[in-house]
Amino acid sequence: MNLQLSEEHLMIQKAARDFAQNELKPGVIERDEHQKFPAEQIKMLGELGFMGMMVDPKYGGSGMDTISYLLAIEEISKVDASASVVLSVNNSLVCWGLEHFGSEDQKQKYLVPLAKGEKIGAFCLSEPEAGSDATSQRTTAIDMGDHYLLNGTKNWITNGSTASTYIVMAQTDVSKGSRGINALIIERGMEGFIVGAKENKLGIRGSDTHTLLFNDVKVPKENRIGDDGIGFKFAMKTLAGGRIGIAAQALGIAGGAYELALEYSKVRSAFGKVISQHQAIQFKLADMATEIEAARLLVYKAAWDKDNGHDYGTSGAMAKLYASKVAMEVTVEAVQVHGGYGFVKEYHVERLMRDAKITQIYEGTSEVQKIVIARSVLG
Ligand code: COS
Repeated sequence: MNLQLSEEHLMIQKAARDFAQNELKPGVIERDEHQKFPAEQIKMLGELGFMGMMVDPKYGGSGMDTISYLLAIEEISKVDASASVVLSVNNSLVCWGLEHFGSEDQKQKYLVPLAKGEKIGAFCLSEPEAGSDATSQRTTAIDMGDHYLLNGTKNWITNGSTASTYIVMAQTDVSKGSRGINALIIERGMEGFIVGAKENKLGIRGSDTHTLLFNDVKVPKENRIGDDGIGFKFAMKTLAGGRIGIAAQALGIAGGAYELALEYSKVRSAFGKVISQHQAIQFKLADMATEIEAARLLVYKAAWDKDNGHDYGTSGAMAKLYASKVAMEVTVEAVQVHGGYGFVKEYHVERLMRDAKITQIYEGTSEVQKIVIARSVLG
């Protein structure tokens, strides 16, 4: 495994970093305060090729590797995790799922505009009573011959009201359990599809999280992804890659808070010297730097597994479990280094601390990652 980033990786990293500093940072506090979706910035990121980074250029994507994608997510998350989750869901759940499991017609119709950033996608698995216990889908897709009749509710859906294309998991044959679940492509505007209430969240407040309601939505058979009954496996395989994206988001949130704490420690004085000269602060910075480096190696290892055709379910789960823990710890310490200033919005670290928490919850809680890892180590 080569730990050296290529020239191309460094260029992508710099492009994402510049974009985050120039386009995302200026309004990030206000968007967080007012729960405002970064619509303009997401459009620009689409035009720059960040919405379908790993998709084959023949389907409108940028044809890059997983490391490139993670570097972009990491840099954007240092500044605005509400923007990076839009990228993460679109790239690694919706585009990846369609490219690897969709039919040629589905790719032309749905993947191309998503990869070009002309449209936004959403991935709909969670339900009021099926979060971690994802096989217990209550949303039903009854086979009516030429179409499915979709009924049910999905919860906490990222890009809920901004998406145009939704991949919805639903139970077709309850007697078959997880093998009776299908993944269906739903378009915004289909009759009976209602975007419900927006969530008022602790963190990633600029991202647009909604309940979705499906009342007798007629979904054409050609909108089913893959063979009948593969919906749960589709969701699990897709989430395995998504989790690496969220691990990179956590890494970015931690890195952003650390960089702010480091800078602040060099300009703030107390007891007659800058606080970076106090060992209490030096030890915090040393711990933060070490934890971030360890998380980074786990994240890159998972990406390397994915890019080299190895199984990445376990390494991705390890990366997400560890990086999200580091994100929480580092952001809490970054607030502490800032003292009273850390507790107010203008210094950014309190937002990063609030944003960090979701990385331990979505795309599989830390407990779910431990289930995945334990199953792997126990065989
Ligand atoms: N890849 C392919 N198939 C997988 C898989 C994976 N990563 N994980 C599970 N499966 C398959 C299993 O092989 C099994 O198939 P068979 O019946 O053909 O053997 C089927 O899916 C059911 O799996 P399992 O019995 O392991 O399901 P469990 O109910 O025990 O659930 C966990 C397993 C908890 C790991 C799963 O439900 C999960 O990941 N939950 C969290 C979901 C999540 O991330 N939610 C967030 C939503 S997106 S914000």
